[in-house]
Amino acid sequence: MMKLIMAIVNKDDSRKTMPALTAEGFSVTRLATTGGFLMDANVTLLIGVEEEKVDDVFAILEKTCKKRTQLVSNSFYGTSFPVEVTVGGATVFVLPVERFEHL
Ligand code: 2BA
Repeated sequence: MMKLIMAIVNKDDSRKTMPALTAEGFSVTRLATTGGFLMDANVTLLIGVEEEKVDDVFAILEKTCKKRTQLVSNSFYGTSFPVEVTVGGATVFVLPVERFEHL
């Protein structure tokens, strides 16, 4: 059964993640995305893999995507001073794939 891994990662980390994935034979598509909370650019990677390879992809993501802290001055928190939020390493969704074809 094939799975689609959607991984939202930091732009800088993606420069390590993508070559690490391709070096291991995984196909990957990079989408330029924006986080809804920080409104900062991030990257969403689409990786289609057989189910038994999902853990191998997770291992690469864990190795190449680092947690960061970022200061947010946001009225959302009801404060006038910046608040620190932790971002990443990677936010990962694993979806079932109904059909996969190269046409
Ligand atoms: P952003 O939406 O810009 O969120 C950046 C970081 O801000 C989040 O890090 C989290 O620590 C914090 N944050 C987000 N929404 C918040 C809220 N309503 N209240 C307080 N703090 C909040 P991560 O959780 O590591 O997420 C990194 C990026 O991954 C997000 O960027 C977003 O682009 C994506 N993401 C995270 N969870 C998602 C989800 N459930 N669905 C879709 N995308 C998600």
